[in-house]
Amino acid sequence: MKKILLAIVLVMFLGLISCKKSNSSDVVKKEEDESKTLSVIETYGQLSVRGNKIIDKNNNVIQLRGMSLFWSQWMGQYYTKEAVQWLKKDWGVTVVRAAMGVDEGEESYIYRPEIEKEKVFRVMDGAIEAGVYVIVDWHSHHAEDYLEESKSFFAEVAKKYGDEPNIIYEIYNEPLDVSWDIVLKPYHEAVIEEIRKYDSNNIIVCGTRLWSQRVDEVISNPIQEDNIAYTLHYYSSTHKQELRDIATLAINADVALFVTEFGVSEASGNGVIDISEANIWWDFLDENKISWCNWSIADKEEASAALYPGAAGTGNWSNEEITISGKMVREELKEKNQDFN
Ligand code: IDC
Repeated sequence: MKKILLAIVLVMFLGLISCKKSNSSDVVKKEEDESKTLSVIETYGQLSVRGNKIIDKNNNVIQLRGMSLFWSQWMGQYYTKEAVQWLKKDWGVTVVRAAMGVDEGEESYIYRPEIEKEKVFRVMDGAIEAGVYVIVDWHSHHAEDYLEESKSFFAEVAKKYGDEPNIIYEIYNEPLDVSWDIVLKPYHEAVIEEIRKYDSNNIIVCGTRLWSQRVDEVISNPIQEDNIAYTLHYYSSTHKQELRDIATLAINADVALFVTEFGVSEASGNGVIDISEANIWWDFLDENKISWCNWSIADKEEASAALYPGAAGTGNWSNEEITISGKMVREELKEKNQDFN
C-alpha cells in the first residue's frame, strides 16, 4: 500500500514538473510573438469615421502618416510593389497614396484606362502585402466632367478590393472654383452610391472647393453617409494660419478631415521650403489627429519631390538620392510612426 501511495505521489510530482516546463516554453513563445512588430493593418484593422476623428477597429482615435506617389501617367516607375515595401520598411509609412492621373495629357486614364488602372492596382496589391493602408486617388481638377468614368472606376475598385480594410477612396483630388452645393456634393454622392454597392464600410474622402481647401463649406451641407471624411490640402510655404483657421472651423463643426496631400514647398510644387511653417502644420495635424500623405515620391527637379533624378523605381534609395524635402518628411515619418517600424 505504502509503495502504491509513493508511486502515485511520484507520478503527480513528475506531472507537475512537465506541466511547469511546457508553461515556461509557452511564456517564451508569447514573448517572442509580442516582440514582433505588428503591421498597422494588424493593429488598427477596419477604420471608420466618428465625429471629426478616424477610429480603428477598437474605437481608438488614430492618425496615419505616409507618402503620395506622383501623377501615375508621368511617374509610373514608382508604381511598384517594391517601392511600397521600401516605403514601409525604410520610411516607416502607414499609408501610401496612388494618384491616378485622370485627364491631363494623352497618357492619362481617360485615354488609356487599362494601363493606368494596372499601375494603381499594383500599388494596392503592394500595400495589402506590406500591411499598410492605401489611398486610391482620382487625381483630377475636373472630375465632375468625368462622372461616369469615375463611377465605373470606383465600382470596379470596390468590387475587387472592398473587403480589404486597407482601402481608402479619394474620389476627387482637387476641384477648382466650383460650388460645393451644386456641383461637388452631387458628384460625391453619385460616386459614393456606386462604391457602397460593393463596399459598405471603408472610408471615402471627398474633395472640397479651391484645391481642397474650403472644408468649411461642408459644415452647412455635409454628406449624409457613414464613414465620410473631407480632403484638406496645403503647401506649407504658401498656405499658413488662414488655412488652419478654415480647417479649425470645420473640425469644430465635427467635420472629419484627411490631408491626403500636402507639400513642404510652395503650392507650385517648387520654390522655397519653410521648415518652421512645415513644423507648425505638423503640430496642428498631430493635435487634431489628422492623417496625412506627403507630395510626392517623384524624381522630378522640384522642391516637393522626395527623390533626386534617376532614383530607382524599386526603392533601396540611399541618403544621397533623397532630397531636402524627402529627408525632412522621412525623419518625421520615422519618428512619429515608431509603433510600426
Ligand atoms: C504638380 C506637380 C508638378 C506638375 C503639376 C501639374 O508637382 O510637377 O507640373 O502638378 O499640374 C496640387 C496637386 C498636384 C500638384 C501639386 C503641386 O494636387 O497635382 O502637383 N499641388 O503643384 N495641389 C496643390 C499643389
